[in-house]
Amino acid sequence: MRNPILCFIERSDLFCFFYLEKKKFLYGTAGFRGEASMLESTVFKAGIMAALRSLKTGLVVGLMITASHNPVSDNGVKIADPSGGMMTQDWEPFADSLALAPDPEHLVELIVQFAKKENIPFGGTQSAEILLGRDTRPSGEVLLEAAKKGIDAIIGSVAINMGILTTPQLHWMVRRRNMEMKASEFDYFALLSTSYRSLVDLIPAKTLTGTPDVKLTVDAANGVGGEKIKELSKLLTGLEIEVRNSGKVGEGTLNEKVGADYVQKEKFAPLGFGPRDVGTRCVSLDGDADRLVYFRVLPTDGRSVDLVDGDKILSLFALFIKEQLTILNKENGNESSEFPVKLGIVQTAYANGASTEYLKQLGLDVVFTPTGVKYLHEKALEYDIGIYFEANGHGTILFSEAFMPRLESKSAELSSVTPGSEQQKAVLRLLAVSTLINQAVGDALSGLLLVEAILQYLGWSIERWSELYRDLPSRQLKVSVADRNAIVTTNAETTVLKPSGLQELINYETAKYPKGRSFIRPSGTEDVIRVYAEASTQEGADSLAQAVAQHVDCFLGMIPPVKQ
Ligand code: G16
Repeated sequence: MRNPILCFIERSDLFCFFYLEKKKFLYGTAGFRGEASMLESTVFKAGIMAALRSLKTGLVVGLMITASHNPVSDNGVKIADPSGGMMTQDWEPFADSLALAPDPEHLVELIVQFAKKENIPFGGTQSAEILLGRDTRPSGEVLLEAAKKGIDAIIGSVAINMGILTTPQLHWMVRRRNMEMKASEFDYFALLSTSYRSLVDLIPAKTLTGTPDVKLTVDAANGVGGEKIKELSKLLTGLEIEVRNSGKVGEGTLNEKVGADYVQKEKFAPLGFGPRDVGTRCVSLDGDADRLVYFRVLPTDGRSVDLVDGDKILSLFALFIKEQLTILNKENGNESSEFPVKLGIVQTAYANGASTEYLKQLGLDVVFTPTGVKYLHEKALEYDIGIYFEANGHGTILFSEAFMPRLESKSAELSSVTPGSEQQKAVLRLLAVSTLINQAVGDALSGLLLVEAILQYLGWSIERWSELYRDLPSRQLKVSVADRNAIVTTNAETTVLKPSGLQELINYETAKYPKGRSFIRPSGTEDVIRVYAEASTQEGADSLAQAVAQHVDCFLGMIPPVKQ
């Protein structure tokens, strides 16, 4: 019998994908992720999900094939909601149930039941449109075809292949399509470069004497960001970008001892960087260019780096935005609150304690969520301007829908009443930030341009920026366990609920170290438990992390902990 919702009932695809299924995955921190050769069937199901999401909302949805910072042998799939953000968390249990469906009959039953519960319209005028993107992983092409088949299986769905993109580009395109704005890759590059130019043109003449070096060296993790940043840099003036680890044949392997994840965790220069880079401002992207961390190679050994991580990027952004709001609220040199703005900062437990202290000293409202940009993004939306960053370099600045018209009308008012005033320039700077920085998701390319514009505005070198505060020494380890879901946490992942007794041991170890802090959490992108420790000395942080990792291992481990 033909099912009114599904085309595939009459076709062999569904059975074929189930036949191929070697492992079942769960929708984790950033979608389904794992060894690429095991993923075809899961990606096919993600295609079905994306089509249903588009039918339900009547809007364009995105589907990205990427495993971001994971090794090249892995891949993954995530769905972008019509807003351009991550797929609503309400649908994650459905994603998991599809992924776990034991056979084709159950899968069809699940879809039919869910469609009924969610009132998903089929067969009428409503059609689904899904933008597909993939990074440069060799397995991407096959998985993209699997996603297309999943989309084709739902009546009234159309898949549009946008080609090889960074993850943030696809999210940006989805958002713009739903806002009925120009959304091609060219439009993306054009908007970023013109917004960057507007910000740089608004730099007061006095700071230009202290302008930082125009040269920036980029480590593109041998991922998709390499070619994209080369394209973007053709439209930029006043910034000399050299790209290394760009992904060209012979340059190295994706994410192998290169990229933001490696530099942030190891605090070593990526391959291709060394003593010749001492004195230069360097930045590392991750494999799909949704994260960035800055660094400078230290002269001591030409290999260690002074890391300027997501926390410091966040601090720089917060400082700049706060300064513009202060200028805006200054009347004839005096403080006023004529234009009140709710500014909020969102971090996770991985944020270095020194960064949180610094942000609080600036008088900012700092809140915490569990790891995963989907949580941080949602929290940041509660503010007029919400700035969120994970220490690993994933973050952005959100300008709320309600706030943008206020900012625009303030700009119009000032341009007619006090054109050329400092207040008007501050508003123009905020408007330029709102178009430069990706409103859908963290984006290494737009984040990098904002950092560069702010450093020029402040007349700061990377050393000056790094001195904002001194990081507390920290260490991250990962422990391979039989079942990472055996760990259950609460309080934004800072307290272990299960297995019972483990949190008490973490507390006991932590108490031995001045400024000690430690937590554990199951990774949502790898089969491991992550361990984080902080203390007043590096030796203290290292030994606290080791002690906690050993307790995790005793409770549920398989293999000794490794540095991550
Ligand atoms: C993804 C998420 C990030 C998260 C990271 C690590 O990043 O988008 O929010 O911090 O995974 O997650 P976990 O510690 O759970 O493995 P990406 O850049 O890999 O997509």
